[in-house]
Amino acid sequence: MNTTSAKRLALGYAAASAVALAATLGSATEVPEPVQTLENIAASIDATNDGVVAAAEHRDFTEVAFLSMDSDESYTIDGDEFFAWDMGFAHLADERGKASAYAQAKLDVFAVWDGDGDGVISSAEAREQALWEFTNADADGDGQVNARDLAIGSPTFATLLSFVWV
Ligand SMILES: [Ca+2]
Ligand SMILES: [Ca+2]
Ligand SMILES: [Ca+2]
Repeated sequence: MNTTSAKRLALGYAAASAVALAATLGSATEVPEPVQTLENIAASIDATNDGVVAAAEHRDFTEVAFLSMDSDESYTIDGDEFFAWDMGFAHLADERGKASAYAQAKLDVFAVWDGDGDGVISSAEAREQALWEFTNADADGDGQVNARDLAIGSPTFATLLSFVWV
């Protein structure tokens, strides 16, 4: 196992709570806010509005997110740029008194995306990690994922969600 694989697997600690969250997706009568946030994210990735996220949509979303994070236009994402970016989970972590745990989770996520550990996420690292996250989320291999798949199978979503889901 290489270092990158080891780091990727390290994010698996979030899986249990992500599964608990995912179990409510699409079944809860009253949609909890973290679930709604995740569903909103999936809907924003779903450019064709057909209710599923295809590999190309996931890749394009990652590219747009990368460019929007890269405020100094260096084509790399440093720690400050990464921490300034939020998908809507930060205030949920705050509300639940988990701000510091959430900050640690973001550090863990950054370390995974920075595959070579040089302190910045390159565009190649972002593409590679995004592809891996999609492939892992697409458990049945049909080339499409939904919010539930992302909550369970995307290490980044699973990790960030684990600190806003109580
Ligand atoms: Ca779609
Ligand atoms: Ca940058
Ligand atoms: Ca790097």
